[in-house]
Amino acid sequence: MTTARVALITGITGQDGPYLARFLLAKDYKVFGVYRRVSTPNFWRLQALDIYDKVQLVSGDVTDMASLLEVLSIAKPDEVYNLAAQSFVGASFETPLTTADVDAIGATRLLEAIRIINPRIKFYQASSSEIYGNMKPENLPIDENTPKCPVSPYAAAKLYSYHMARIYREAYGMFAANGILFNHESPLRGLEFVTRKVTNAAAKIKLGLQRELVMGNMEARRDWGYAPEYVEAMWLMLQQPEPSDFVIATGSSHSVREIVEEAFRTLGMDWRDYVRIDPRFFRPIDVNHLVGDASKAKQTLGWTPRTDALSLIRLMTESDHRCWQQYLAGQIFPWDAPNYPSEDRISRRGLLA
Ligand code: NDP
Ligand code: GDR
Repeated sequence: MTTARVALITGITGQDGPYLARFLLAKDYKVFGVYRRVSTPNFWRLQALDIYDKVQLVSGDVTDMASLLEVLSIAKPDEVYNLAAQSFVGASFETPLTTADVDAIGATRLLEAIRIINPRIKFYQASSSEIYGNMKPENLPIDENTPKCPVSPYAAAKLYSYHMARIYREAYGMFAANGILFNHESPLRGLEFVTRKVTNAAAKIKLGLQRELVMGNMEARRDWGYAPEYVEAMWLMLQQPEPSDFVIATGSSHSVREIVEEAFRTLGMDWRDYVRIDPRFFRPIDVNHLVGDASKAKQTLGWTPRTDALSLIRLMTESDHRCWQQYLAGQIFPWDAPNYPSEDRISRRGLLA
């Protein structure tokens, strides 16, 4: 009898953690998920994917070395996926120290814990296209060899952890791989991120629950893909004979403006009737254009994206619209709607009053 492989995922309550867990469970892995012990647990995404009772939840924090040593001792994983992060670029300008502690030193703590407990554990580091910063147009699309020049505290922290994974690989022979993922989205995306902010707002405006959408830099361009496809690449990276770093992207970019246009068009509206620009949503420095070249992933991992950005926006808009319709029909209530974070629950509680 073969024993099931064991995976440990940090960031299990975020967007990617539950999709990765579901993918690994379907491959018969035993999956441990690390969550932060907080007063209001944040398990709605695990519940939305119907895997809450299938994942072994263990509490831990990447800023707390003792907790990392403990979760590794409990789970005894074959593979560790480090998805934990303060992942919002805009917020990293307001919390540069916390962001560094979680995103840079947090990954290093986990690498150290693995080196101490069992250096044969394979390690995936959630790296990001943000590490490249602002590119000259002639340097696009970006691949693994493009020079990196971060322009936010988040990106600088992610570049540090990228290098630490590489250093542990070279210094100690550990299997550490960086997935340099470009933006990937889904109906489980946090409401702060631009795609979900837009699709959720379009749905609410359509149903008369919101009047306008206030936006920042509409000219920024990103390479947006679909999260469930991107987690497959994470797993593939850890199944290779040798550890390496891979860009994961669709190869096409769109502006924020095009995303807004598509979300409103999906529901038969003209975005220009509802969108206002406010400097509050501009960042001190923004990345203007990111688009990736995932040829190495295609050749080595056999990975290719299947969903383009505009189809993704339609899928997300329809999902948000369905959810708010159910809410209005009294089929779901603000406090137990599975897929809305607490800020939104509070604002909708007001609506009922
Ligand atoms: P989310 O922001 O949705 O999730 C982040 C997760 O990290 C949450 O589960 C959060 O827990 C957890 N976390 C935060 N701080 C700590 C901590 N101190 N200790 C333990 N856990 C912590 O991110 P995504 O799922 O979108 O992304 C996953 C990873 O991939 C992140 O590292 C992100 O930076 C990176 N990435 C994401 C991309 C994307 O487009 N989505 C692209 C490239 C990289 P809690 O719920 O308690 O806050
Ligand atoms: P990003 O994603 O910074 O690329 O990081 P986000 O969706 O926050 O922003 C994308 C672009 O849209 C512009 N923008 C706005 N952004 C937000 N959030 N809100 C707005 O109102 C708004 N208006 C315009 C932004 O300025 C930016 O140019 C995401 C995160 O998931 C990171 O963790 C990850 O590493 C990278 O993707 C790849």
